[in-house]
Amino acid sequence: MLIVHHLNQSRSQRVLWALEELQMPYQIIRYQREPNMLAPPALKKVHPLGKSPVLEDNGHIIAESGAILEYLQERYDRDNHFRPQEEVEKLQYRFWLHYAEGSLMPLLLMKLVFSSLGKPPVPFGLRSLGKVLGQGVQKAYLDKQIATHAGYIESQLAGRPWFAGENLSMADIQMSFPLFALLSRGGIKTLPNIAAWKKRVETRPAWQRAIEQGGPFDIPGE
Ligand SMILES: N[C@@H](CCC(=O)N[C@@H](CS)C(=O)NCC(=O)O)C(=O)O
Repeated sequence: MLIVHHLNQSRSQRVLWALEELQMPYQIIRYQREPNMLAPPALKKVHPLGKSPVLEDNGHIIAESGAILEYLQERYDRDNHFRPQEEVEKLQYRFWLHYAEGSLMPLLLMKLVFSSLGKPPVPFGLRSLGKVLGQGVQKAYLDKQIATHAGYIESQLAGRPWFAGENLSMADIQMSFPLFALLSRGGIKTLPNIAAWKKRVETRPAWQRAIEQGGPFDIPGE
């Protein structure tokens, strides 16, 4: 039986969604974020990095959501429903599968960190300085970067419903976490194509089943 080590409000939502799309049976072992939003130490017993998701299957312990999605696709999606076959679409598929964690998530994580410098656990006496510093970095660097990336994603979704063409693929599942985060805390008001993509995601029965299994998903922070 496949086992998903699932942290609430986290990237493991991707794995639950993928398994629901694949209609695979699985078991969930649940972990709750600590008050500082970090994972509990118990996750380090599953994998030394102590992050979620981790998938157990067939004697393998697999970390990294992108690696997990590729594994599931290669092993269980025998008819290639969730990976395109045509050359151009395959290139798009590979791009988004890597881009989500390699390029987009680091910017969103930096935004989260720099927008938190004026709050606890930063010591009280340093919070005013932290706030000014954080706002400065966001204004001078992060917000421009995020705007460039958001514009690029918007343009790519202009002519097609899903990231690798006409059909949902693992690339969409991998992009879900950063795009939900971008919409909720990226600081950009109008992203119509990304918002429409999110609506398409949320109407999928497999997405809804994954939410029922994994619990609410509104990405409050790391
Ligand atoms: N690049 C990794 C990131 C894993 C990761 O940072 N997961 C977060 C949850 S979204 C986590 O476990 N955070 C808790 C912690 O860092 O202690 C992946 O895509 O799986």
